Amino acid sequence: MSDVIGYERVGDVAVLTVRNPPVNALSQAVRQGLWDRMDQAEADAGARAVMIVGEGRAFFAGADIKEFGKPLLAPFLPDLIHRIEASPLLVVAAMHGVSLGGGLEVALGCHYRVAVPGARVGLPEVHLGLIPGAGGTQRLPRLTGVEPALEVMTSGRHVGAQEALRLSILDAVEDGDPRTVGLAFVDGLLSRGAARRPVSALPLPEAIDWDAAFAATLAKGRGQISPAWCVRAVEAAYGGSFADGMQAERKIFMDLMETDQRQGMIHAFFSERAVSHLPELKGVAPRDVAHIAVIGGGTMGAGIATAALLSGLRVHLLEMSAEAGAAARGRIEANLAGALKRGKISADDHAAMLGDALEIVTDYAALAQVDLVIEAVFEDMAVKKEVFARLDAVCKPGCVLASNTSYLDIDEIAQATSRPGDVLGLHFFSPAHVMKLLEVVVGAQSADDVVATGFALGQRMKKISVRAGVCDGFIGNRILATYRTCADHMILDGASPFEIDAALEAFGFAMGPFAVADLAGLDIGWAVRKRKRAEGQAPSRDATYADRLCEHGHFGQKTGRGYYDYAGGARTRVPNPDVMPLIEADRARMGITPRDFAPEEIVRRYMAAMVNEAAKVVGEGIARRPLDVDMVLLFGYGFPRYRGGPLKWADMEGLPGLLDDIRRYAAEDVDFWAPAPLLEQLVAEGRCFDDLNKER
Ligand code: 3H9
Repeated sequence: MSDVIGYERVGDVAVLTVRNPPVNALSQAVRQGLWDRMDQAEADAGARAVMIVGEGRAFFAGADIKEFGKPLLAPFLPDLIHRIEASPLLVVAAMHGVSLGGGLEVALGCHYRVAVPGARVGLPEVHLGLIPGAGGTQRLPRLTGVEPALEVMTSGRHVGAQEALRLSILDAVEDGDPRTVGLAFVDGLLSRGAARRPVSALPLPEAIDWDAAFAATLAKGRGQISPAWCVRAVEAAYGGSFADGMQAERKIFMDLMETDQRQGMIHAFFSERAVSHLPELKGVAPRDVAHIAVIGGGTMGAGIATAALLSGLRVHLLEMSAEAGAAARGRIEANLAGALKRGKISADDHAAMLGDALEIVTDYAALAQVDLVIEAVFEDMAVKKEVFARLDAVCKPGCVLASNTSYLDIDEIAQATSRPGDVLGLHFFSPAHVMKLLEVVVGAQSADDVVATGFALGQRMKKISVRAGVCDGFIGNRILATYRTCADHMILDGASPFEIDAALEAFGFAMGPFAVADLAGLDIGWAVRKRKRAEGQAPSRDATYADRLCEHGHFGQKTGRGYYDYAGGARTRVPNPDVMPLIEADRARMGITPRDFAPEEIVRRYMAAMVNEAAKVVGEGIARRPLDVDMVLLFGYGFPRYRGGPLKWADMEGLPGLLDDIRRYAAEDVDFWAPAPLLEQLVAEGRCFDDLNKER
């Protein structure tokens, strides 16, 4: 028998120890091993009870996600759990670390559950586009009641041991080593003659209004369907026998397994882990970073300083004057107050972060001993170069010098120093202490250990760090510029900003591009347009409606008006009635006869522009792999996670059809819609973007 499940008898208890590192996923070998060891325990004349315990980091992290999408391998998890529950022996789960998905379902198949205080349980299948598929929807409500069970399943959140005890998911929580705690608990059960207690035999709790719960969960899912299907699966428990309920759950689970949403979400799960695995950094040790400096304490600098403090770093923040420094401290205080209020940090942490850990300075000389600097000053090459020259003069050898620029040339900035190998871009997204994305921009001369330090810092700050090459806008802002231009063209040709936002929000974006512009501030784009026009780089179809809005002082949410009117608050936006007349004036000036755009065409064009530019970004090596682009869009630009990212979406849509559309659009504007050579190549070779993820 394999060693994946160890067998040992301690007194009259058969101990089944799961050994499938790193997280004890329930692979075929684990399922078979558990099955065989249950047989062994039942054949063992000295065994009166079975205890299942995990070795390493977890009880079980759930079904082995790598097996999904492939042919099913027996024994199937629901059958195994049924077999465990039906055992004549008393079966106990001794839990530590995480018990997630199928892992919690195994525990629910045991007759009792004991856990150590640090244990966490959950049914996170919705985050993979699925529902619990091994009895979770049938057993959990019998322990907790319907509403708590649905809340746990539809949120997919991790539930701490004490809360799980209160919810009756656990029978006991005891401190100590899980094996010792488990054995003591089993001894207690045996000595008081406790009976087996199959959860499937417990009575069903009171039913709820299923249709109302389904509709409410569907609406909350913003296009994601699996949470709502949890409701239907629980409802099925009320339609017949336990076996009927299990069958209904299985059918929903298998149907969801066939969906694009399942594919998209599993792509996201593996990609967010793969994104920081870079072959060139294998074995490269990052430099030690304990103390950093942030140059500039505006919204971005203060956000970066906050993220650094929250990750336990010491921070020197440099501002131009004592007044500017005080304002920066105020911003950081406000950010940290939010973290305290949300329970992310304790009052002691809060005091320490604003006490010894943070120092506001005005003199570069104070930065002599820091390990890493992040510059977050005004986006102007001359200003940046001056900052880097000053840093070069004072910082100790080996200090990493990073710029938070969102589009300027890192190589040119590096040339302002005598140590270009120590320079890289660390492009945070605003608000930097909240947004998960970090682009690690690698310059021509950035040393490998400097890049590794950027990734290590990102990991410490719990960011999704993506390697990007140098170009205007790097990965995210370069692609954004293209799909925004596509939206602007659609407006001139007849769509309204409100139709575009509505179509893209229905597609699953958190916000449409014009609502995003209002949030970011319309003055930012205005400044860029003015600069580009002054540099002779005005776009071919240079509309002025957005400038007119700004000239009237309408900068978006911060002034209460932009594309939308926010008089009723940020959540209750209504279209600003001034916008359409300004757009119509542009159309008239340019001699355009507007036409209608259906929501499907809006989405198709917008996505085609996004995918085409993304393919150029990958083809030019600015992003190493398609999955890097997908993660940038997911974590920095509100792309719906259940679609996996633009290039995963493109694969699922079919690249040949998308290329045909791009070629058709090119008849209107040959420059804007020039097909990406990589897209043409993939179509010619009958391959897809995901093939490149596996190769690189
Ligand atoms: C399910 O159970 C369906 C059932 O209801 C019905 C079935 C019929 N499988 O995240 P980490 C890998 S659906 C395979 O870096 P952490 C992960 O890819 C499942 N592999 O560590 C990574 O590999 P690598 C429901 C898995 O400490 C390595 O383990 N369960 C699985 O930050 C370490 O992971 C879930 O959705 C898996 N299930 O977090 C749980 N889990 O090193 C998903 C992890 O090669 N997992 N790996 O990159 C998690 O939430 C986190 O991984 C966990 C650990 C909290 C466990």
